[in-house]
Amino acid sequence: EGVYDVARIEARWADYWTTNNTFVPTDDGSRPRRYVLDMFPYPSGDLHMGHAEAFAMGDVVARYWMLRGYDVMHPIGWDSFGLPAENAAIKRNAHPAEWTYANIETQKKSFQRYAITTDWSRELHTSDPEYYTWTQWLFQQFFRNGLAYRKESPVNWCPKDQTVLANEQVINGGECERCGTQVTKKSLNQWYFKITDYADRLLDDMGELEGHWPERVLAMQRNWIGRSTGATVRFAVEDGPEIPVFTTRPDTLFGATFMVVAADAELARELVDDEHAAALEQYREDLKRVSDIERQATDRPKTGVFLGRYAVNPLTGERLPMWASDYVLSDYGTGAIMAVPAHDQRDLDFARVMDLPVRVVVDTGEEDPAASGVATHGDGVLVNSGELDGLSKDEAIVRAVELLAARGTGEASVNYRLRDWLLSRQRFWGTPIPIIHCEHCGEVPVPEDQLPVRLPENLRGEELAPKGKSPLASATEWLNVDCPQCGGAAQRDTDTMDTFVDSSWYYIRYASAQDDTQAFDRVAVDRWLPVDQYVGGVEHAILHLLYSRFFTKALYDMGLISFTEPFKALLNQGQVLNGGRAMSKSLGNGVDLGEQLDTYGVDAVRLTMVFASPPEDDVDWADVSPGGAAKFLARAWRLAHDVSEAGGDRDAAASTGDRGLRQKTHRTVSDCEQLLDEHKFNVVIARLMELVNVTRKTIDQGAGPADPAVREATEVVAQLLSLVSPYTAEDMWALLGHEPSVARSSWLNVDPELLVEDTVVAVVQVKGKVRDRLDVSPQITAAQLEELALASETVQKAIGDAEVRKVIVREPKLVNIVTG
Ligand code: ANZ
Ligand code: ZN
Repeated sequence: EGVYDVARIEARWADYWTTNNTFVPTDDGSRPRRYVLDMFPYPSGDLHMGHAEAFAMGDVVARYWMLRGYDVMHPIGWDSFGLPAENAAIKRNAHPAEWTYANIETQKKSFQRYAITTDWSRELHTSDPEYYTWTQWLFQQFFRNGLAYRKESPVNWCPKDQTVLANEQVINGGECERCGTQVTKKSLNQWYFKITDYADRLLDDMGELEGHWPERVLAMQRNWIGRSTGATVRFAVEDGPEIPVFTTRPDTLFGATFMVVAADAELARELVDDEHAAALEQYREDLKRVSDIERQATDRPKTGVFLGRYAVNPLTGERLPMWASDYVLSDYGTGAIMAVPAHDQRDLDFARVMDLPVRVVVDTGEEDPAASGVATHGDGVLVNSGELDGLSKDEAIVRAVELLAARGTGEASVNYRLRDWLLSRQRFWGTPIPIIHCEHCGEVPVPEDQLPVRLPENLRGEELAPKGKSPLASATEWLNVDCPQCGGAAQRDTDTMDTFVDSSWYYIRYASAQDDTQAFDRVAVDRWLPVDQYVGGVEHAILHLLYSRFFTKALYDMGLISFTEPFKALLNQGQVLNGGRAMSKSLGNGVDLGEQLDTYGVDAVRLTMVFASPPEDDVDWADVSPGGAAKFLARAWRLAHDVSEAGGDRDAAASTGDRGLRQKTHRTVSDCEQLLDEHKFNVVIARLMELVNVTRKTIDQGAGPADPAVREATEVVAQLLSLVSPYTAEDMWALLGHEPSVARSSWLNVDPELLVEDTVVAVVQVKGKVRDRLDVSPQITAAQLEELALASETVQKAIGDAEVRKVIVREPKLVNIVTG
């Protein structure tokens, strides 16, 4: 007692909050609700500095809204399926659950110490059967609504390890990460979600998010969805099938001089004549060793195979030779293009290698592409284009589509870069796909009353490793079942779901996390959702956020929820660096969160995180001073201590207090309201530090700690401090004689009268005679006052031609100008 003792304070209040359910929303409708959510953690090891930053930011929002009188839900859970647990289990000959749940326990303790305002009764883990039952149930709803389907698709395959590899596991331009063998492609029957059905809505609804999500995230999503408008044009092929192509430039149709088909598409095989078939097969074989990213690289030398066949330009009747090449992708557009080398760089590069003609059809005034090797893209006048001649590019696009439509050989169309979501994983530690495959009945959903399909518990270590097929395929007892429809012998689906499926709906589950009769309780969901403020890293800018938006829209369409966007506002916190670099084992610049907390205390670490920079910016731990933060906390706490010792009259009318301090307090609160709404948390801390200093000065300059204005200021200090340093703030609140928690206290009602700035009159003398009177702020500096005085016209007149020898300033009330 009497001293600021971090250990004592931390121990006392951690208990208090748990015992009193301080952060459990009352959920009784007595107050308006707000839902604050941090992206849930993956349980690898203990919490690290990155968690400490992200959760500190989310907690400022949650605590501020609590203080403003909202009923706040701020839940937490764990994204606990995934590869690291599986790899650890394989290495230790254990089950992934052991590693996973041990880590969750460790992280949970750290979270509790870190004093996040969490309602622990809503805690969830995606790897619990209580959770994945409903992930499976939701999958079945998608399946029944035609939004989940299976198709053959190529996967990365290591022939030596006999295993499927994720894109990130293919390194050095095509080698297996584990053994260095050349990776090939293999065809597998896999599950997809039909996210492409939602491409337009995912784009268009972004309008609602504008201004509430970081512009950078919206741009990344737009780019990922990649909507292109143009036309589909159908080309007849001599002795072959009709070939549709997608083009964004139907205006250049007269400049098409050849056609290119994706070499790996079946279409190439259908089209090739006997003479060129062997060359095509060889080319396709080589292509298996090239990643999609390399294929699309603009500087990649162009290669290809002539197919021995010709297409016919629907507008001109011209014969166009057909080629197969890797620069055309089989899964974009129609997998075939009309090549316009004068106006498309990749087509031009190909034409130059294969010696094909280049015909300019849009005169842009630039050098001839055939000579320069540079395709022209700009606007200009159509030439060599029959009835399109003389039109501008935009006019010609419209006219060309009309001509195609009139002939029945094409129409306007839209194309997306977005692909359906491949959700099958040939891995163990994930949600099993709740489908049974029957020879007679096909894909049969596991009946709802038999959910969950549990993961088998008997597999250990190496048995969990994928060996050409999913590890679940070797659990024969689990695998073989009776068909729920015909009763015949059938088998379970052996794939598990991408963990992004788990995280696409967890924010809905929180509303009724303990309900074991349904995925979510509609009434509770309607009360709490959508999320008012989501907080997390920019690394999730695309997939997690896009998938969650897709899930929300699909569930809305199924009539299961009543909102179409899950996250009203998004805040991306920065990273914590050390010495200007991301922390990493190889650089040896890691900072251990636990050690920081032990050395400086939780409050000082949190304060440092928030004060270091605006939340979106990175924090460089080499540049900050948690020791300084600890000293500041002690200073703030001492205010409360001194006020409580002085025993001043708590109910004394605040108006009898020091007016200057009262003005400062009310101004601070009023400014901080706006700063908090704008997420300028670091500036709030700066204002709080000022208030502490001014309060101490006021005490020292004679008002003393019993002055009611000092008490008022100190209460505000405790409240603002509670947003970042809850232990110290709570202790201050108790010292000030309040109960219960500062988190449940009421926010200061700003008195507008105290926001009006007072002025004082400054007298300006020249050679001892009063020449002007100025209305100035009582806080004016000597330099400012001198400048004002010398700028006054009557003062300048009084000085005349004389030389100013000396200016004596006694701010804020007097300036004396001595001339010679
Ligand atoms: C003729 C043309 C002329 C084109 C011209 C462009 C410029 P975005 O904007 O990305 O949608 N294309 C179509 N399908 C393709 C595929 N599967 N693989 C590679 N390229 C493909 O690009 C659409 C343009 O990319 C299309 O318009 C097509 O080339 C090419 F002066 O058609 B264009
Ligand atoms: Zn059957």
